[in-house]
Amino acid sequence: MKENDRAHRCAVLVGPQGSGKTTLLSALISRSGADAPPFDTSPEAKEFAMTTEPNFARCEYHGETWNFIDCPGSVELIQHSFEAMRNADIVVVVAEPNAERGASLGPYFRFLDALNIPHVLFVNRMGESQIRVRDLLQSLQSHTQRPLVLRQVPIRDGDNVVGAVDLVSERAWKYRDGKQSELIEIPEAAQARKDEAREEMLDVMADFDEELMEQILEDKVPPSETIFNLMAQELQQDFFAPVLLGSAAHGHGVTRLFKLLRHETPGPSIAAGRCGLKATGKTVASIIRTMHVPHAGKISVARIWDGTLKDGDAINGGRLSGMFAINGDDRNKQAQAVAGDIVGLPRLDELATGDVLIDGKINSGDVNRAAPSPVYSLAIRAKNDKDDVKLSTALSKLYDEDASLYTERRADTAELVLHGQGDIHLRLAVAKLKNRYNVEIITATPRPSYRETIRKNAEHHARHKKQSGGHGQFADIKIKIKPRARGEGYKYDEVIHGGTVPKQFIPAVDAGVQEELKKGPLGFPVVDLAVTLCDGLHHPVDSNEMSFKLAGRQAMRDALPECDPVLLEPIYQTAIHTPREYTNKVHGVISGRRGQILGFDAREDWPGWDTITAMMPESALQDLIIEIRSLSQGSATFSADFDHYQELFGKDAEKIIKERKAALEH
Ligand SMILES: Nc1nc2c(ncn2[C@@H]2O[C@H](COP(=O)(O)OP(=O)(O)OP(=O)(O)O)[C@@H](O)[C@H]2O)c(=O)[nH]1
Ligand SMILES: [Mg+2]
Repeated sequence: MKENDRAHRCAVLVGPQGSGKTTLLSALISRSGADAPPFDTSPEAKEFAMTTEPNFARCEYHGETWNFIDCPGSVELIQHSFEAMRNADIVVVVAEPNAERGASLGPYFRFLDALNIPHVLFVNRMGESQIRVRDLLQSLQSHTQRPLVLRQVPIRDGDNVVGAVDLVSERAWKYRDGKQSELIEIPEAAQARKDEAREEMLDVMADFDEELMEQILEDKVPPSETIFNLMAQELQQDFFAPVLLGSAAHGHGVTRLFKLLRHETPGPSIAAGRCGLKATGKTVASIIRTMHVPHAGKISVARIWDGTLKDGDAINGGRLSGMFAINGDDRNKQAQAVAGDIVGLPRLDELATGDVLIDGKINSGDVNRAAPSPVYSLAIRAKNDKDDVKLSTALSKLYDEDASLYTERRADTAELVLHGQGDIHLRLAVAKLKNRYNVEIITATPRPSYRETIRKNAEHHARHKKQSGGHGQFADIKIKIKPRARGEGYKYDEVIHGGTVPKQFIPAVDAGVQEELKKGPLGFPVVDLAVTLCDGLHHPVDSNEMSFKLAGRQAMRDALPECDPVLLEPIYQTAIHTPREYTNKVHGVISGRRGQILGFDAREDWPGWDTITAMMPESALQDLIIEIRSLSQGSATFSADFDHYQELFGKDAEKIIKERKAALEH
């Protein structure tokens, strides 16, 4: 990985939903002189009116190659941003000029800060904004550890932003729609603000550079060239994040951004190092994304870190055939790819996202795939039973594309449950199943794993007898049933004296009892009880295992309703994470959902955030994410682990039992 190879680089665009990332990508491509291809062309992107999968694009700018990845902004699709950012040489965080929405930038900033990824903040939609940029930054600053440093100040004309002064070159630019800005004299009105902001910028840079610090103290300001170089060095080390202003839709501030990318973005060796890859003189690439494209099949998107990957190269015994550059939906064959490039590798079945290719050998890895824990679930089934096999193949392809989506077959509720990051995320998956794999899906709210137990002892006598010619069936048993404490489970023993129930039939009674416990009088699995076989009778010829098993079942079926059965609901220990300003509201939500607050504390390593722990019924977690997101600018989240079962009485219990009965009769 050659330190100075900056010819092929990758910039990743992230930011909250609708902040203008895709528009900015198109503007960047157009500014390079190329025609921007259409993006967001999938049926789902159209249906949901948003970016639903990363857009890849490639262009040449001043003789250098730029690979762009434009990520979806929906917080429910943030896994795509995490996977892309890790592999970026620079990340452009696209924000709106809205101080209230700062919290929605938090997840990106935190990721970038934690991994030391060079990044720049692009404040979009500046044209219509009257916000004071310094107020905006002050508010956004609380969401990142890196100093946000203005690199430009706006030039205003009345309520409109019509240009910007660059603080390094001290040149003023007047915006022109869709074109490169026009160089103008710095307007008188912007002078003072420019001087002040430039001083602030140099002060931050001097914090990381003694020489500059000394020069500033001696009132000697270095030439622009030196500042440019220093800025590039400091950005590469992620000491601070420069802030640019613009308007993607009008092409304002786009050249300035592109120039910053060009001059200040490090070569791919920095990102390669972050991914744990060292220079070895071999051809090294990692798989940064997997796509399953109708008609084209599986595409592994690779970033080359070192060496040259050639079409026709051997890969794990197979052969790379048909490598291409990705530009929106266009796939242009490419004979070879060099360090920094992003290319599509078609139909290599063994490859998975996170894998590293070293001289054609696959080293599997999963660094990219650590997904956030699920916060929303749907029970799904194919509308047409015949589609079951198609559905499971399709689901595994969806998972290849998106590690934050996964399915679980729940034995106790007999449901196939799709887990993910929210309602949109899962509806999108369902739409993909229909559009791409032709599987229509019926969805339902998953059933919580209810149980039931008993509160009263009982003794019961049961006899199973069938004597209709030939060998008959005979078993006679007496059992005692006792409640046990929560979590103690089921226990079976016997106190048979004198062989009234012969030894070999004792386990058969247990088996019968357990079978009956699968569905108790309320319709749910029965837990936490002890059954003792106390006495019985047998017949020397007609008794057999089956008879004793059936007697066991019958004894339980008759006895359990008399044992005062009670519904048990699953309770989860839940940690809700929220920016502190919403902590009170979150408390209200927990109480409103029958939750029991255990306490709250500052969230570990998250300045300005709280974590509230509570015991919550499983049923209350189902749409919790929707409510806490809507009160917290989309930023609050939670994780939950099963803790215990708890008795549930009254109307809530009656409703559940009634629904269960109806479902069983159905
Ligand atoms: N007025 C104005 N509108 C803009 C600007 N940039 C983008 N838009 C509009 O905002 C809407 C959303 O823009 P997108 O570029 O799709 O936003 P995005 O960030 O890619 O959205 P997601 O990928 O879904 O998160 C579109 O209608 C754009 O035309 C801007 O600078 N000014
Ligand atoms: Mg977009």
